[in-house]
Amino acid sequence: LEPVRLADYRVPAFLIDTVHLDIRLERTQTRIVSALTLRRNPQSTETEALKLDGDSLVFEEAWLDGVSLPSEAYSVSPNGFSLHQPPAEPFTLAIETRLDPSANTQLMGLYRSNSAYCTQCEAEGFRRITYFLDRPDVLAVYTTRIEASFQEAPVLLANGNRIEHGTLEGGRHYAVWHDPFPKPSYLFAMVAGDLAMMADSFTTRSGRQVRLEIYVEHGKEDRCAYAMDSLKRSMRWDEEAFGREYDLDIFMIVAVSDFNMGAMENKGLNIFNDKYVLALPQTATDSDFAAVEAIIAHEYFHNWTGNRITCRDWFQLCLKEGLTVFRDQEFSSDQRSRPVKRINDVKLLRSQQFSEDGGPLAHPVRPEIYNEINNFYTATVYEKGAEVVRMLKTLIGDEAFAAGMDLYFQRHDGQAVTIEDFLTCFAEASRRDLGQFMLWYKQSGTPEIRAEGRWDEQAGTYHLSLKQILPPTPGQPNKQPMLFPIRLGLVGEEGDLPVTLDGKPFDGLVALAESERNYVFGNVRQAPVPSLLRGFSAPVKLTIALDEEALLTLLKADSDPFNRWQASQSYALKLLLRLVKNPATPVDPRFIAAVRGLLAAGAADPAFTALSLALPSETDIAREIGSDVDPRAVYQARSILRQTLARKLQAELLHTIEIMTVPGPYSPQAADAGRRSLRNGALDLVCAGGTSQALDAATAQFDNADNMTDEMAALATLALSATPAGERALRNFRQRYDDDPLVIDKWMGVQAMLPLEATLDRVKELMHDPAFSLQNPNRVRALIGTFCSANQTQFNRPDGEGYRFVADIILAIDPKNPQLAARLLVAFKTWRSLEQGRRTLAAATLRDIARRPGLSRDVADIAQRSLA
Ligand code: B3K
Ligand code: ZN
Repeated sequence: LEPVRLADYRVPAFLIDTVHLDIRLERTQTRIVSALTLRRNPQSTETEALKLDGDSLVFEEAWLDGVSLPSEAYSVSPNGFSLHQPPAEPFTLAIETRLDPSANTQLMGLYRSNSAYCTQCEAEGFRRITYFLDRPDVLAVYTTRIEASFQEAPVLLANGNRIEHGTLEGGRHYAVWHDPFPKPSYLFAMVAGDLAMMADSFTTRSGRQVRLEIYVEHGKEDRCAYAMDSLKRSMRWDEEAFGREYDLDIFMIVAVSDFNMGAMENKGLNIFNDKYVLALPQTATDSDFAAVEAIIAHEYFHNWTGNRITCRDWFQLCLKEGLTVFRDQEFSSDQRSRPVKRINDVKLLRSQQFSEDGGPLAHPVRPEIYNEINNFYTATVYEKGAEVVRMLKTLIGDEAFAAGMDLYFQRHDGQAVTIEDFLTCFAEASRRDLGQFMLWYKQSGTPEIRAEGRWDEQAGTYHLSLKQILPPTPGQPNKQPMLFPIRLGLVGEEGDLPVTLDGKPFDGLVALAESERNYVFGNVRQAPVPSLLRGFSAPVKLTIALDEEALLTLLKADSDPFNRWQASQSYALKLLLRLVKNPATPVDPRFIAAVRGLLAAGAADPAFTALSLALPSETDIAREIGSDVDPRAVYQARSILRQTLARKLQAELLHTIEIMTVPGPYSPQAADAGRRSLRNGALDLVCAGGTSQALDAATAQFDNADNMTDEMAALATLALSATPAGERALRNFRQRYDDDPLVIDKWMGVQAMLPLEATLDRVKELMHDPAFSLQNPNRVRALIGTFCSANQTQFNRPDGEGYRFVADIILAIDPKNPQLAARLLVAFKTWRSLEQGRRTLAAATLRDIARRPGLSRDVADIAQRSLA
């Protein structure tokens, strides 16, 4: 593998001002003529030939300023085109290529999904459509003419505004689209097909009318209302929260069923995995609705953070992704419950990003080297990237943060920029030196903050020492001290204590910049419990010795909801770690009493209570153990605690199920969703006790549910019970939704998750279900992806069969869709923390993959880094 390095960045030798694409669509023989106006980049000192990127292209002919080029004037291969002696003055280069959309199984470039043609160009897919300077710092104005059979593709879409259309001979027609905003090639898109459309409109705050269109397969029109509503709320929110207005006359979303990731923010023409557009109460769960809302918002917000201001190079990916995740998190917080959203985001960060950062695939938020850029669309770039923006806001304050954002939009509109450019805006707006803060982008690994406190009763002071520990990560053995915003408070039995720091009332925030620092708080008249890292103010692992009593105090009296939730989790984790060591450890009755208390008060904030009730996941426990993990022992410990809670609290849990019904018709709104989450959390827990009363409640819910959230929750609970009632529910569900692939995906996932010896065979069997296909990424992720990422005991079977099975599938998929295959392989990212037997088996499987000839760059890269 030939790595790409940030240090090697050079400005492009040529610039492209305009692109005219002429696309004549045919299923297997699509012809593309691209006419580029080019000139030398005045900022470049290079004088060499013009070299355009290509990937698997079939070349036909080239013209320079309208004259056909003789073959000695250029050299061409499927993977590149160079013009030996480019003119000194601006010139036009036109190139004709041919491609076969129906043979494109990588789902990169121009491909077919069901009956539609569509494109995916980020990161380097445009070069699979035509020869180009396929890099994000070359911004051009695009005009796209699409021609197709009217019958096959009555709908013809591309970026920007439609400026012309008409019919042609032979049943063909065409449309011309023009996008006035210069953009990099990765934001190009076109779609053609026989699609249904739902239209609406939005008036921007300056009074411009924007037409909104969502395209879906025929028959699914009724499923896009929530996506449309989310879009309008996103547009309004970006005006109010960030002062950003939409800039074209039309905004389009197309839902396709074959898509490698969630969605893509192409200018004016977002293309979505249909899973994140289609939602009806009968087919989508509350989490699905929340995901649709968040992803619609995310892609829309990219219009400013990503499209109007883009990345100079792919190392700067977090410039658009971290920032845009931060923005969509803020949007969802404003639309729903802020504390609940924060807890869910932190759960995701810990489960995905912390495990990545603690293993062989760890990399900085802004990497400095990569083999394959597709492998860097990671939790670190996205989720940790968002945390870094959040910390910046915490450190400099809301006002300076808003001023910095305004400056960023104003200064860099229309440019391709770097993290340094971004941070400079905030340094200027806050008049702060952000040099040390920059380390968050450069140093990988999850920092540890070690805290120790001591109350001096006589003096009425509390001494807090904070120490930072930065563990070594691949390529980074030693690190420099970083800057941490730490929100904290001191909590007494009745709540927060009004303490002082340096003689002034304490405002709740300290910035730790040193390896170690001591703080002395004053006016501490009673023994306090420190509540550190409130709101999870920095993406770190906090270690502090708090005993059970202290955790109970926080659970009850902390003013910070995040830390109240954290106290419930820390308490449970303590018990779980003991149970992992010794399954016979009796369960602390104070914990049971605390859960009883949570349930009793649950109605006040059901969603929050549901989160506090849920025990840390198997991966949370494994991460806490750190090394020599036995997934079986982890699972058992968790089961014991669940069974104990179910037995001791059966009456309270059944009562919660009863009172948490939701009156009236289904609404995806947070309040109703919160009640359902508590109800279903209680159902799940009480069924762990296995009593017939509990299972009957689940069966009744399964039979009577009028929405997918309740139905799915009951199905999952029943399936987990491994009883005839579970088998019956699985059979019924399969029949009910036979014609609905997205719902069958859920059914597949539920079974792939079962912590049973028989699961591997069941998964193999399900691959023969007519609804399954190795060709479709959603199907593969639902069955195989769930098995390897959400089934710790069965993927990590002690006989290594789980690894072998997943490896075989990865090798089968790789020649067709390397991105999908590489994503699955990431499931091995924590293999080094397993106990020796499994570790040996996982390593052998990884080595076997790495040795295979003809691997894609995507899979080879993950395999090699995982083993390094
Ligand atoms: N920018 C796209 C992700 C593209 C992934 C390419 N391998 C979606 C998003 O983050 O909004
Ligand atoms: Zn994004």
